Amino acid sequence: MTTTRKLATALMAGGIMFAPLAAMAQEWDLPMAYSASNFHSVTGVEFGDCVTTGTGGDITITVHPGGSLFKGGDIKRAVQTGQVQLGERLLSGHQNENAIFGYDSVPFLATSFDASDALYAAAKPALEAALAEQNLTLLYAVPWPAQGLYFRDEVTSVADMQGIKFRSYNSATARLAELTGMLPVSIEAAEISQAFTTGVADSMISSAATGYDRKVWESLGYFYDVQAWLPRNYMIINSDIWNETSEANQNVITACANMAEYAGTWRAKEYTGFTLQGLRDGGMTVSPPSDQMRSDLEAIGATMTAEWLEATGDQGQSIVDAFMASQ
Ligand code: PCA
Repeated sequence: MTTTRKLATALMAGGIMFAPLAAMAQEWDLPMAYSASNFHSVTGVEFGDCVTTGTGGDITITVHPGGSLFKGGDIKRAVQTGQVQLGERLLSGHQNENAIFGYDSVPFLATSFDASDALYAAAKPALEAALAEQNLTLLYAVPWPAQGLYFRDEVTSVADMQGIKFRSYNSATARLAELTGMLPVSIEAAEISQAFTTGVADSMISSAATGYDRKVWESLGYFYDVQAWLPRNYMIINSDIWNETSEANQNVITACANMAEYAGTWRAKEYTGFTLQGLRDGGMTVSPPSDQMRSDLEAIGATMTAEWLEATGDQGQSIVDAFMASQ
């Protein structure tokens, strides 16, 4: 029973008059995994404020960035089980539950913001169905900038990567490590700086944005702008909570979500150039991969694409077909 219902039941038992349920103010907690200054968090705070204002205070949203309420890996479960009402999560981190969640981390399938939007549009029905099976409703999604490879020392081919300790953030990144002969270790973004300083990891694949946020130039020297894929963060709400929300407030939330998706995507684009320059200013060498590294990685990408299609079957194939047809 929700707190609101418990309260309503208690009031009724006491024969006390009370305001209609829809008018009762609700406080919602919104956990996010990345640092408060990261553009996803800024967008999430704006979304929360929009809902608070737009519902006239019926729903007040408090954002908890930086993994302070739940760590990234725990946010989805917390929303599913109703420990919190809503939250933001990198869904590709849950590809082991449903391979569809990994659609945005297939190497070299969609490598630009426009292509990423088209792929998201193609995948959205299947993604929403997968989320619905887990009692989750999708509100909005915002891409990260394209993923590139970070190393402590210079690397010019996959052969140079053998045995390097590699920070992974989902099963696609762990698989990439395996296929390149590196040693994957799963580390949340909030713990990256420490992992590099202490030598727990010496490389990773991520956006310039995350390297910039975590000041990785203090430990690492090279960023290769491989543009492998653009994963997304997804704002999800517990479906019971969503269904109990009045239609008027649902409309406000949807409008705020649409604005957040637009503003967040715009910020991701702006942040790309800014953070690439930030890595340079921090002293890192930022360059495209060598021809050898690119062709080595493309071969690995082909293997990973085949594996994802194998895991998702007809559903995955129809996402890829719809995406290709749109290009
Ligand atoms: N940053 C996140 C996921 C993708 C990205 O660019 C991270 O490294 O955890």
